[in-house]
Amino acid sequence: MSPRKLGNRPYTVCIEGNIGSGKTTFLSHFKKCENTIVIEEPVELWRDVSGTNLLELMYKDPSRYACTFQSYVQLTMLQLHTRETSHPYKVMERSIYSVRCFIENMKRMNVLQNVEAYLLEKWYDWALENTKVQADLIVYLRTTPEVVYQRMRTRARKEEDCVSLDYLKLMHQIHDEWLYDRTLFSVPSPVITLDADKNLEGMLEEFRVCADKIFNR
Ligand code: TTP
Ligand code: MG
Repeated sequence: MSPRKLGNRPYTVCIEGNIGSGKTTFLSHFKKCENTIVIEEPVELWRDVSGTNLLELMYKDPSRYACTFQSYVQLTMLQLHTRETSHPYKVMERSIYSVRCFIENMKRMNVLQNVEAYLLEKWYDWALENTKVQADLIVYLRTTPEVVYQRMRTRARKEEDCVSLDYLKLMHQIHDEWLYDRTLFSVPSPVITLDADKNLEGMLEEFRVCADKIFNR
């Protein structure tokens, strides 16, 4: 495997897709790869902000907590993007880029005040202009909302009890507008789109093909 570090920073792959699309599972396959740091999404941090479960509050009372939650998510994502590493490859679950999909969703659902969305987007623009956030490749785990709804119900993360099929349909549409139709926000890197409705075995095969491309095997 030829290390693909670019200057001082690692070649960075972001795994994107709807809630329940299998990002964490897909990511876990990279743990066996040499020269690679694997960075999971910090859901545990969002569940315990100085003893407060902000993820839960966001779902329970979105009008009150969506902006607070999203501002913390952006901070934690920024911290992961800028964390120093000597590994030539870095694979992340989501990115600061896809956090915008949630902000977009909250705007469309009228959960965020205009001024709250404006403020979050200002922070986002500032962070991108003034830090070394970068993606070299996005892997889009594209799914159908009905499939991810079933997966989400099966895994039963307690905060997500109230997440409806309609919510997942809207999130799917926003991810598609961004990464598939490419009409929503700018796309920061090349994208590999995978059919992530497949079962675990099918996704393992998808991973192998994808890893061969990433590592030039
Ligand atoms: P996801 O980031 O989609 O992660 P996941 O672990 O559910 O996905 P996968 O099964 O593919 O591994 O969402 C985690 C939870 O956090 C989910 O309830 C949605 C919520 N969330 C937001 O509300 N806003 C955000 O900006 C992000 C990143 C997540
Ligand atoms: Mg996950």
